[in-house]
Amino acid sequence: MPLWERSRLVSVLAVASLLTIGAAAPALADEVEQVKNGGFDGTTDPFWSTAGMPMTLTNGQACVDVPGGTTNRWDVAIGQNDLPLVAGQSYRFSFDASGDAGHVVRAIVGLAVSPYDTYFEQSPVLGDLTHYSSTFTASTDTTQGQVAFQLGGSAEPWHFCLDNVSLVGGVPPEVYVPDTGPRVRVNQVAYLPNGPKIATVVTTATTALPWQLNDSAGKVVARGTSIPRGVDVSSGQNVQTIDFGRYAGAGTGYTITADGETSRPFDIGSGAYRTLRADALKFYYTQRSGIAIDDALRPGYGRAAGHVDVAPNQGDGNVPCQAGVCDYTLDVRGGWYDAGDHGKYVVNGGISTWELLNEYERSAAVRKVSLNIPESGNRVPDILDEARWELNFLLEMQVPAGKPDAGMVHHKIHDQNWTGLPLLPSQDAQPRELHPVSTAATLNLAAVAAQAARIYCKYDPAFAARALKAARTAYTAAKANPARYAPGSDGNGGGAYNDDNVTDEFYWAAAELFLTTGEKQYQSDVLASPDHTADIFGAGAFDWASTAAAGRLDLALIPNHLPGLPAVKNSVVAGAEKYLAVQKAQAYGVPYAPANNMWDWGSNSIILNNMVVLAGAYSLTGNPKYRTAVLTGVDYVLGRNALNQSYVTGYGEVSSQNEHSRWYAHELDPTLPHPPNGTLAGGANSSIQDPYAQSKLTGCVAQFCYIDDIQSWSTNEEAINWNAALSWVSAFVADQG
Ligand SMILES: [Ca+2]
Ligand SMILES: [Ca+2]
Ligand SMILES: [Ca+2]
Repeated sequence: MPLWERSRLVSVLAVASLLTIGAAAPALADEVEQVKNGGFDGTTDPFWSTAGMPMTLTNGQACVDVPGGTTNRWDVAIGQNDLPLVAGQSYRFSFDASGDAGHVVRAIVGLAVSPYDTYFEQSPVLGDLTHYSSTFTASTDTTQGQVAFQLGGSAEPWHFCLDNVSLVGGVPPEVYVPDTGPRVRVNQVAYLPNGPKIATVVTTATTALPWQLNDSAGKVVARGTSIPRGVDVSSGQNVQTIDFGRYAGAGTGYTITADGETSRPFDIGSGAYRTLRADALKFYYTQRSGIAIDDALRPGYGRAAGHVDVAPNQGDGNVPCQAGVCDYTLDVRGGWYDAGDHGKYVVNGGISTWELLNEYERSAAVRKVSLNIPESGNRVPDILDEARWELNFLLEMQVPAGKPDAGMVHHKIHDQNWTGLPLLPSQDAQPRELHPVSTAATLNLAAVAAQAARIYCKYDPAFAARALKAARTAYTAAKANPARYAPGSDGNGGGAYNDDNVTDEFYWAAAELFLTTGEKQYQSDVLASPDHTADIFGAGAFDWASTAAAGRLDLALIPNHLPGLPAVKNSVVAGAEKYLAVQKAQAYGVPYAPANNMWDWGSNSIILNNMVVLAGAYSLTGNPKYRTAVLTGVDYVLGRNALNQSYVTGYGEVSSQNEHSRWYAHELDPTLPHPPNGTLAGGANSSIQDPYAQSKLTGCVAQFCYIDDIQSWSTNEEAINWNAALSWVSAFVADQG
């Protein structure tokens, strides 16, 4: 995911760059070739190949018969070691390759020794001899670099030839210019017939421009003039806005034309949001660990169960702690994979589950939505069946009675070492480890298990009772251990998800326990929490590490008798007013404006979660300005933005397709799928922590700090907490249509 990767010290998998096929660029005077004998002149030295796959010289090329029956790309390879790399320097990596049609070579520049970081990779599909060339910027200094051509993963044997391998330093860096299409930016999915309709036009014009709305037949159905807005800080663009909200028609294939440019097409209608509401939730089924994904339920996404103790998995059925941490093992099968990796993290699972359960509590219509999951038709709303898949896992992470720290919750379970991409969950061979308990994880369980108790009692009283007991036990254990913080780094196989402020988690857990039980002990803790009266609605309302707003929203919106309730409700409205003011100031209608224009990791989910606060204010007051604010904010995520693309896969004329994931890795392996429709990309991230984004986006302005490439884990990952925000907001929008 996501935010945890902030603490990732090295990129696991690094960089890839634009693959270009064509003639090599001419060498400049200061360019230096790093590869020795890349043309294979009379010998294959000093290249190496893996055991059992000797290279032969054929027509001046190095050729191999690649054995079949291997699993991972890196199981068989050719390469050359001891290459120096200089951080910050740009390199051109090029080679000629041929192979039996349809086979893939993963060509990398990386570290020849543990931890085998990959600095650059590309995975072309082979055929006749073709020249491949691309540039990247090295992120690390090393004298132990390598180029390698990984050939594994094929069931069948095949033939591969290689020539003219070159890694040239000192090349000019590539200038990346995103293709942003027409300058008129719209919500590419749909505007509601009874909602606001605003577009943004990027233009040098500073005076109002005429615009027209055309229907699918090309007929002009509305006209007007735009409103100059000056330079938009979040994009650096001079823009104007177009308000066509008075148009009352509905249909498909509308376009807006202004300043000589015509927008991408869009609908006016509500049907797309009912589909999106379901797809955003259906995302979770294919994130499930511990169960085979049924291809009949998700055509194209069927796969073997991951981490169920079937080799090469080491399983989640009997997982030990990291050395010295505990003397027992736990059965922690199930749950959702957190993001593009195979880890399972309680704090991120907590906020994700909370948001889905909150969606259930706040939207009656979502309870009837069929997700076509194994539990469909069991008389329990599918959204609850899906959330329970994660709840069961969260409950499993609690330390059993009789053990040290009983009642506390392990922070996370993941691989001992990072794995590469692509890798199906069932093919992960890494040992799995439980990490120490933390107060934050314990309070996450307390909060969502308490929330679950009041929701599931109607469907499964025994489960509800079990959840409430676990929540009470966890809360008591957290109070006895109030400062057990997860370290910023304790291993190399997953994200840290460290959080040294758990005042907010205490507040959230007390709130959920109070809402479920009405008990005075929890009421007292709510009222005594500094977060109960603090202004908790910052640039971003809530995320996995900042959970006070989850408690505040529920106290304001779930029926209860807390003393001083009017002030709680007013605080939510006051928070919404802040996001409303931010949105009004922005020509792209985004209710998000972080300090110094530094957009955070997972900005799309932050924007959506701010809209959850706006939607809360609408529920509390009935004032339509908050509803309008949510419907306008959705436009940004679905295409009315600087990059002119939707961040939801499958929604909009141009949408994110290559979110970072080990199993939706179509970009690296054509036999694997893209992420399913309804997957939210993390989105613009000013800090571009991954080397691929750095190689393309250095110097980017906020909205432009995004690239739809599987290598860009800091701008383009998928994650359970991010999709929860999309799911919640899409249900709200569907309810408005
Ligand atoms: Ca040659
Ligand atoms: Ca069901
Ligand atoms: Ca916190």
